[in-house]
Amino acid sequence: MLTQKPIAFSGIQPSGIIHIGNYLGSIKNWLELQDRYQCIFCLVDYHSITVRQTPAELRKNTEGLLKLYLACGIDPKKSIIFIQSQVPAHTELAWILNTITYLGELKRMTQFKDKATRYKENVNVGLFDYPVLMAADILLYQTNVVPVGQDQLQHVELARTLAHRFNQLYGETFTIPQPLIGKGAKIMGLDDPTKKMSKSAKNPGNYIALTDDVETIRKKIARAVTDSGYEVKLSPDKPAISNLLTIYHLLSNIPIKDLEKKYTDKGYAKLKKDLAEVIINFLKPIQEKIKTLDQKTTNQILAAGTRKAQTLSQLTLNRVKEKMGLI
Ligand code: ATP
Ligand code: LTN
Repeated sequence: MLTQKPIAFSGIQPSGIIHIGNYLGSIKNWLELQDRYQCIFCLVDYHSITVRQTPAELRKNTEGLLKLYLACGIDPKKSIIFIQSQVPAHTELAWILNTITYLGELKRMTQFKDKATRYKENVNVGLFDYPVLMAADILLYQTNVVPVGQDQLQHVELARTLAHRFNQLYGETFTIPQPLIGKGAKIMGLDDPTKKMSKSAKNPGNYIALTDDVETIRKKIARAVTDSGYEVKLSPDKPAISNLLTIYHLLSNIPIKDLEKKYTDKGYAKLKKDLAEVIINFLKPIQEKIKTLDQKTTNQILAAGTRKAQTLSQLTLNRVKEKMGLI
């Protein structure tokens, strides 16, 4: 079933509607890999329930995310697409990897520390164990590369550590995966440029969702926080404007230097007005494609993806169990 191509594996949580940060940090890079790699793209719903989800919303967001993968250009003829909770090998391997993961390794994870502060009322064991499930996702498919945004680097490092450790303890079993960090590595929140844009942010003004309509986009960009002064320049002391310039550059391919020149005397308002139009034009074909996708098609794509993922992951899981003496 698989070609000789190296394997790329990645996933996104259906914890909300994905935003331009997810697109630029992640999906955009996935598209470029589809010909050179056997790509496996997962909807990691078990990860998303580490933060409380409303069941109806989770269902809607999972279906919506699948459509967005397809509308953005993930091609089911080339890539395997599936939902994590439909392939039990993920949680099985996660349990096994738990037994070779140290508490100290998980306590160091910045995403855990950040989410434990944000969701004080629900610091559950799953949130703590999140990186081990992610390592299982990656290692089950003998993955060579993991295309993700900068924020996930620490988690991919843990997957590498666990693969090495398992191989040393029980003999060669796992391929050691490499992270692949894209150019749009970290897009910051529109309401707070010191924190990353996040689909589970409480304030929808934090992000531009890929499904936002024209008026919402104009409003959100108009309200985006700016820096003091008026100069349009990429600079560490101008985090808000630098973020807007970066988004503009990545969506239009116009070099930052040219954008700085274009807006020197025009100020923030004009930059924002034009940026909103750039985003609207970029999202238009994606939103139109979504409308053409019906439930029957998406169900068929999922069924085929699940079958392939089940076969592949079972091969690794069987090997792991055998090596450990599990009957
Ligand atoms: P949540 O807020 O629910 O944690 P999220 O918006 O951070 O979600 P994830 O599902 O965790 O999104 O991430 C999906 C992919 O998008 C990952 O590869 C991640 O690195 C990337 N990503 C997430 N946020 C950003 C961002 N602000 N800029 C660039 N890439 C991002
Ligand atoms: N933790 C990731 C989502 C994720 C993932 C993965 C990414 C879960 N499993 C495996 C790459 C490979 C996130 O929050 N973006």
